[in-house]
Amino acid sequence: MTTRPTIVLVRGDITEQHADVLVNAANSSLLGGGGVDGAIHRRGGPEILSACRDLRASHYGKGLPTGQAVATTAGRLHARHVVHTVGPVWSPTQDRSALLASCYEESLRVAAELGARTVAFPALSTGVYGWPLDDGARIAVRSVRAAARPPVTEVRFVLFDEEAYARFDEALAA
Ligand code: AR6
Repeated sequence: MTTRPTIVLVRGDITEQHADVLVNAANSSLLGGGGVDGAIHRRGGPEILSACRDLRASHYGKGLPTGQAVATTAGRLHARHVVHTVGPVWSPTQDRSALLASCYEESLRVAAELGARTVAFPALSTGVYGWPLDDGARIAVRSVRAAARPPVTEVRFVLFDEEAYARFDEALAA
């Protein structure tokens, strides 16, 4: 049986983390935005945007679809790669949780393909995209728990504030 990765919770800014892969809460343009995306491009430097532009000019002419993931350089960040994924926008009328789960699963798949051992995630979709934190945390923990992706041994959720940390802590305990 393949060992499942250890899940670790950290309170902080994902751009200050050291890990093989940092996951970006991107949008499908891959060309930057606010929140995690803005911080990653700001601190990671122009190399990341340049790699994203190359992706738009090649495989992802129409952008990266929601629920998928793609890797670039991590520029000046303390990581080997950034994996960009596009979370779904929260909808009160439509269940998009499979797409949110797919973001975690696909990001881990791409990270494992790159040989990553440590992967840091933000709480995807729970900022600008409006997903309720408690549900976002449950989906995140469930998706990662279900995925055994060697050589990934550690999945770290990097939570920006006390509230997000508390919701992930509850989801982990459940
Ligand atoms: N480190 C860790 N977590 C953070 C950081 C940070 N530096 N900054 C914010 N958060 P968001 P989304 C938390 O909005 O909801 C962008 O414009 C934040 O408190 O970054 O997936 C993209 O270009 C929240 O809990 O991502 C897209 O258009 C979580 O990270 C759109 O936002 C995610 O917030 C994506 O929206």
